[in-house]
Amino acid sequence: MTDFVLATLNARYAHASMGLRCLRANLGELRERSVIREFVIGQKTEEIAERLLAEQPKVLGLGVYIWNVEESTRLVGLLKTLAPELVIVLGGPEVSYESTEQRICALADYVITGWGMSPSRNCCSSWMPANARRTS
Ligand code: B12
Repeated sequence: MTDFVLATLNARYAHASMGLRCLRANLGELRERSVIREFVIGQKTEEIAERLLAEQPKVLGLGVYIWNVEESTRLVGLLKTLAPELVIVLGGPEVSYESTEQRICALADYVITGWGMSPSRNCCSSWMPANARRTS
């Protein structure tokens, strides 16, 4: 069991996520309560959801990029059905611009635009990030 899971769907196994590593490295005292979980596009959404929920996190931070936005949208929808109490925070380039029009943003709890380092720490510690937009 862990409090914060930072996850993303990479395009390939070889393309590890620098974004998640930067976020975790900057979580300060919360780092030990967090883990990174990486998946690849093409994996079954149900399998990803099952693996994430098995960690019983309080907060899921999901990195959204152009190559994973479709599958991430399905994943967030499924997670919100299975575990509505899970707080889902989105970040990454694909939700940093024109995020109001994106379905995934409407499904998630928070969207943090731009470089996510200190906002995500605030988000994890207070659950109410000052510069995150509440989406629902
Ligand atoms: C290195 C790189 C690659 C590498 C490896 C990428 C990888 N790891 O998968 C290679 C060369 C393989 C590549 C390929 C492609 N790339 Co590329 N790439 C980059 C580049 C130059 C740096 C990425 C990086 O590591 N940045 C540093 C990290 C720390 O930044 P970050 O990932 O954005 O994460 C930060 C924030 O986004 C945010 N954040 C991220 N996730 C989360 C999650 C949460 C919860 C929160 C709060 C915040 C948050 O906080 C992080 C830390 O500040 C960026 C441009 C750029 N300057 O960022 C383009 C970029 C990511 N690539 C892009 C694209 C389009 C592609 C391709 C699709 C191009 C193509 N047509 O083939 C391909 C396919 C992607 C793939 N993975 O296979 C776009 C993505 C656009 C989008 N809307 O998602 C970018 C942004 C370039 C651009 N401006 O268009 N790419």
